[in-house]
Amino acid sequence: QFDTGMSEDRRVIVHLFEWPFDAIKEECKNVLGPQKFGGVLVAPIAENLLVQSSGGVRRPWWEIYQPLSWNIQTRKGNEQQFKEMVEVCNKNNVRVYVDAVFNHAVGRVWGGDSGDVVGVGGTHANTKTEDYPGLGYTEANFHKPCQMNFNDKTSVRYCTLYDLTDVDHNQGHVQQKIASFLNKLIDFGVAGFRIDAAKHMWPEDLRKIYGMLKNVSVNGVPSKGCIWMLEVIDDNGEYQGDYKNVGAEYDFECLKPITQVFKKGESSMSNINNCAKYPRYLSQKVVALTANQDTQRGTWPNGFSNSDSNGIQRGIDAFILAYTKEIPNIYSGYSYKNTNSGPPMDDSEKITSPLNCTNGWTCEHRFPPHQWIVKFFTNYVQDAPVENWQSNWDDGTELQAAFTRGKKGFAVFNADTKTLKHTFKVPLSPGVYCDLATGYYSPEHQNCRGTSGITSRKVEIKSDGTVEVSLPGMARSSSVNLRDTVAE
Ligand code: LM2
Ligand code: CA
Repeated sequence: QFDTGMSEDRRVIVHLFEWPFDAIKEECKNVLGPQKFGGVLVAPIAENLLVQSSGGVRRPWWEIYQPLSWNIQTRKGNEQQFKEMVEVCNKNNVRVYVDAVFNHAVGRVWGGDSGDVVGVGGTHANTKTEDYPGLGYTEANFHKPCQMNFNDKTSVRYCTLYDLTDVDHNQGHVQQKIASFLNKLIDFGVAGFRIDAAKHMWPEDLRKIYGMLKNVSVNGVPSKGCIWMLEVIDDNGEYQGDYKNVGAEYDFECLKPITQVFKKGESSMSNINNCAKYPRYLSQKVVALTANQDTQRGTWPNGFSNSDSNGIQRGIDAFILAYTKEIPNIYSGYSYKNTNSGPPMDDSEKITSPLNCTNGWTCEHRFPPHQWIVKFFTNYVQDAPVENWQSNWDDGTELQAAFTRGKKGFAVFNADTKTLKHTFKVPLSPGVYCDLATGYYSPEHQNCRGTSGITSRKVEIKSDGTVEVSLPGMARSSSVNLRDTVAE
């Protein structure tokens, strides 16, 4: 359940939310592969309900969470394009993970009086009689509709999320249908899945389905099993342990204190340090997500109105990338006027190409310092422990922190509005280092220069191990300072 299948020198996942398959294919070749990303998470790929408009918004993004057939057919592309994408990504050492939606099917409200609904590929279903021929489900394969009570686990798993028709995973027929869809993707070379709404399904049913999956083999190399990233939002800790041995924990907990520090300037850096004692309770493996389509729009826990309009998300991403020992999962989306807005599209409702990062595509994963910190993390500090944690030092504040990754890297974060000026003592060997938040070390040129002529700040660690740091305050925007270990 825990094998990401990534090549050894890679670990970072990027969620390219609603990127079309053809564009992801190019991104794997030109950016993700060379930049050492380990994997890409793709938004749901199964044919979904066609929502012409809702509340005045054309083609809202969330139609993808209402499946009605197993055909690979969405606005992102078709099966052939998907297959090609997986092949090219794998060739470039980037694994593909798919957001899998199988807790439910299209919601009841969409069928109106007749119950008839149609998907983006032309497949019909009837939400009234609960006939979903494209999924192979009839009324007998669903739970009876009921109002979900979030304080009762049985209700959370049995009842209806929004008004989405809830699937009964205890049935062999249902397990078979889901497993054969996932196995088809595994045959294409997919290395894992995000399990949407995992908390709303019984762990033993999920375990059974997992047991029916084939072994993943990428580029002819077998891995121990595909990774399941379980979306279990566990605010009060009552799901602790339930999903152990079912999959990897998709971590939301640390987003709360991190958001408080970076976005609100409240709380303190030591709360982040405390929340991040990996691994925690759900499983041995933790995927540390920095944001997703829900946190970006919702009030919990990030509530960003737009994609990194102010750099705060950048600070959060950088912190998790610099700090985590687990699998960082960053999010790359698009800006929007309405929280329902779908991805940038043209007049024929085709998704526009994100490759130039125009039209509203925000391409967070291509921003500095993202690229450089991914390198910092993957190339240098991946397995080095977080040490020498400091926050709230004499002339500092609770919104400033510094730590080292073993003797390999040193990171300083300033989430305060005040400038940080401090002399640290670090166990790194003396020398001149490159500040990876402003550029990166280029082995070819033996200097702190990145591509496009960006020169990073140089930082000196003196012979007594001290280093003087000056970092401007945030105006609630990011100011991150990272250094790698490669002295000039
Ligand atoms: C998830 N994880 O467990 C996704 O991360 C989240 O984005 C999904 O909700 C949710 N579970 C279901 O897969 C989104 C979106 C909802 C939207 C649903 C279904 O946040 O707003 O609900 O997808 O498309 C929409 C309407 C809602 C309506 C519902 C069902 O917004 O008003 O409820 O469809 O008809 C009556
Ligand atoms: Ca359920």
